[in-house]
This record gives sequence, C-alpha cells and structure tokens, in this order.
Amino acid sequence: MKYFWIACLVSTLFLLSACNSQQSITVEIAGEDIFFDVIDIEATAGQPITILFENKGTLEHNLVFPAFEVQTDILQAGENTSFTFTASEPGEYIYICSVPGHETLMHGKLIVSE
Ligand SMILES: [Cu+2]
Repeated sequence: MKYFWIACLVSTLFLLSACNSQQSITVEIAGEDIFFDVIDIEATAGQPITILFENKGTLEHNLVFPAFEVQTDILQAGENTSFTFTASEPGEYIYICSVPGHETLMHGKLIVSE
C-alpha cells in the first residue's frame, strides 16, 4: 500500500510538470559571415528563453533583441556566450547583429504565441 501512494505522488508530480507551459527553451544560434544559422524561433508568452550564441564566422558578431534590451557582447571568431530572457507578451520580435553593416543580412525573428 505504501508504494501505491508513492506511485500516486510521483505520477501527480509528473503530470503537473508536463502541464507547465512555462518550461524554458534553449536555442543554439551561430553567427556566420554574415548571417544567423537560425532565423526563426518560436516560444510561448512567459516562457524563459535561453540563447546560446556562438560566433562561427571570422568577423565580429553579436546578437541583440532590441525589444527586450538584451544583447551579447560583440564576440570575436570562435567565442560563445549565453543569456536568458522572457517574452511576456505575444508578438513578433526581431533579433539582429548590431555590428555596423551587418543588420540587413543578419537578422531573425522570435514568434511568441499566447
Ligand atoms: Cu555580425
């Protein structure tokens, strides 16, 4: 009988965690010369988003979400970094490389649904 209650507790906890839509996502994005290898990210509102950014090019690159005022430092070739933020409102948000001259080719879009 003791195991029955333990099994109930474990399955309840499992179901609760499975129902949690706020589980974080992690997205790996590489900066190349000169484009991002990922140009579409999908998330739900309130979901923490971790960006793992690596500069796989030979030029300097960074990654900026202007709407959230989050950005990486400008990375040299081979460097990587990460940051986490949350988009609380549904919408479409661009991300860019803000190194002068790169934005027109280096941009992507985060789509946040309800
Ligand atoms: Cu760049």
